[in-house]
Amino acid sequence: MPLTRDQFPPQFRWGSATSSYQIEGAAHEDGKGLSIWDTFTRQPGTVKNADHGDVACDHYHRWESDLDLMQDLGLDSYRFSVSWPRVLPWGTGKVNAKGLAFYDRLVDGLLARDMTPFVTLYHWDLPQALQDRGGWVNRDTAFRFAEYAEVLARQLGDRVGHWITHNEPFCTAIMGHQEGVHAPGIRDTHAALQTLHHVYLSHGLAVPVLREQSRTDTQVGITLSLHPVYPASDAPEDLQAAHRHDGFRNRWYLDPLFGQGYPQDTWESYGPLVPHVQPEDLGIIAAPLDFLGVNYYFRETVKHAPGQGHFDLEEVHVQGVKRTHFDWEVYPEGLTDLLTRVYEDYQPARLLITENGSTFDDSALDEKLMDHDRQQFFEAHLRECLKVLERGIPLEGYFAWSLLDNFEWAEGYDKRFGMVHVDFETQERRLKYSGRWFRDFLRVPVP
Ligand code: IFM
Repeated sequence: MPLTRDQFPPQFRWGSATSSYQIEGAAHEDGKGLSIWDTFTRQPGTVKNADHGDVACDHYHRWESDLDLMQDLGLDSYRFSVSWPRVLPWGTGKVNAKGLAFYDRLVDGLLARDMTPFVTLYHWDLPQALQDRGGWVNRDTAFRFAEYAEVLARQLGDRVGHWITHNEPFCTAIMGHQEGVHAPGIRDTHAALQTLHHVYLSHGLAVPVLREQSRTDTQVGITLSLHPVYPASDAPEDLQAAHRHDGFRNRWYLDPLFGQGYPQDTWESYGPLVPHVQPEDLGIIAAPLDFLGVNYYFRETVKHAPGQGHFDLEEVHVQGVKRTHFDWEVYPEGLTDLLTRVYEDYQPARLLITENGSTFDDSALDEKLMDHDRQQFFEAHLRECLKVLERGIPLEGYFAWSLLDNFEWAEGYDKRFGMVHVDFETQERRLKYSGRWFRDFLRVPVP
């Protein structure tokens, strides 16, 4: 059966998602301060081809035509992030009026085009000035984040009704502070767990601030990257390994937000590396959410492996399956499994898919940019969204990652996720087949 828009509820949101460092460029313009990514990308060997986000998609200058592109695609919502050091160059204190004005224009531009802004406060570009004071390992950063939230809400809160405090705290903590593959490039598990705790504290402190300073119907949420975890076999030790891995990947992030504290089994596995938690913290972190944003890309399959890491397991590279340019398994069914489980276990008031998308090697595409693999990826995942809705789960929207090819962190410009192809020499934008398919899909008149 063909997939059509009218199979979805009329109020279902259709958006695309981006983030500041990945698209804005203008790294040193109009008073912007340095972020940890400005610093990290200058360290040899951190990013493929020594790429950086100084120009990226030049969205800071091309935002109007980029909004026109979204409007032409028929999208009704746009999820973008604010660069903290563009607004507060030192992370705290004096506001950079020119930086804030950029987001003012962006929000007004969206509203003028009948698109709803979803504003993420933190998508990994911490002000370097705060990193110099210890970054997220320093508890004080959580309080600086709440100040930053207040600055944004006071300026934009009359027009912004959807706030996302953090994008993918797993990546901030684990990729940035345990694996060291993202800024600030630290390799220390305790620092990673302390980081996550402070990120969560900052979230809990910001939620009431955003609500108080914004319009009365404001909704506040957070976005997590979650992965359904499957055992490599039915053997009891693999089932237990899957449960442990789920603690590391999912429950460590979900449980505290939903008032359950850190999961006991995972806490014990970390042993002496666990974060320092002050008595009031867990209550602050569990501030009620209006929605949970879920970023879904792939599943993980694990088997028991004594002595491997903190959790005695290893990931299994499933054979004979389709994979993206990142080598991530294409597994659309995982989306339904994941959202069903999250809803059953945590009952979030609303769910949004705040990112879903794929990178495939576009280098061989001809003039018509026929990226069939990416289109099939979107379509297969949208079909799963229908299954989720049939189960009565309050899924309210889908944001495709991403509008534009952009700076893919440690991979630089090598991995392309866009529905729109970007020529990084000329900044020319061209709709790929996946974008044209999305546009045609969205054009079906809503009843
Ligand atoms: O590009 C990233 C994004 O910044 C966060 N979520 C995953 C995407 C693809 O890797």
